[in-house]
Amino acid sequence: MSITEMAALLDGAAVDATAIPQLTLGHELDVDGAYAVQEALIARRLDRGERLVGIKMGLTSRAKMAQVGVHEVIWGRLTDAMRVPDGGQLALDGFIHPRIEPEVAFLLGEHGIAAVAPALEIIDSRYADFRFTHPDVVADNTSGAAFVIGAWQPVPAGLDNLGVLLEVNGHVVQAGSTAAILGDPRRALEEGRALTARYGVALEPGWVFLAGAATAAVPLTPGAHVRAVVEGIGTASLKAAS
Ligand code: OOG
Ligand code: MG
Repeated sequence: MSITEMAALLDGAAVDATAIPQLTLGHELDVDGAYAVQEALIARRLDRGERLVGIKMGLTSRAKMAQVGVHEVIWGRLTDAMRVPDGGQLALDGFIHPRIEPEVAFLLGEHGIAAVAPALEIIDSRYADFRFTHPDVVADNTSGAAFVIGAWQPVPAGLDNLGVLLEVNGHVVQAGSTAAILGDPRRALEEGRALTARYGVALEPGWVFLAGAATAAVPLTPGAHVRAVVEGIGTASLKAAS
């Protein structure tokens, strides 16, 4: 199967909310090839009128690596169509088996980080049973599906040890620290610049940058009210439609 055909398959799986078998089960696909599939996959979305608004990092914490069994830092692309307003409602019928996780977002400036916000990411692997290898998940835009950004805040002096909570219906279901994100989420940005540059992508001012979840993700179920809390920065929330 060609890069173009793999991108079409993944795009169709997302559009139809129907899982597909892992690409690597039946096809040769290395990591460079997988980033080419991801680029072609996002190009299809851009052709439909979506706009590239940022980059997301994946598997920047041990909790996340352990949850999915892939031990490599990865990156994916964010489009405007994936953004859900803070406090907004999200219909789940467009997803296969959505999970949600707490994130730290950066607003990129001309020079470095212009602002910081708490965020939520909805991930939805297009592969059956949410199982994949490193090339599979890269090709699938690192499971990216939707995201919520809380209110932007000035960059605090220290970002390397802020408490992170994920709450569902008022109960804490995951707790961690920004220290879990490569020691400091700022390191995720350095890593992101280097990794994207390898594939000819330069991070742009005005883009959103998700540093990767500090904790494992949890299933996003109908009716759930989900909130991410990042100590000293604030909250981001969404309600899953019932
Ligand atoms: C891969 C995406 C990982 C993160 O924040 O670590 C990710 C997955 O878990 O399916 O977005
Ligand atoms: Mg994430």
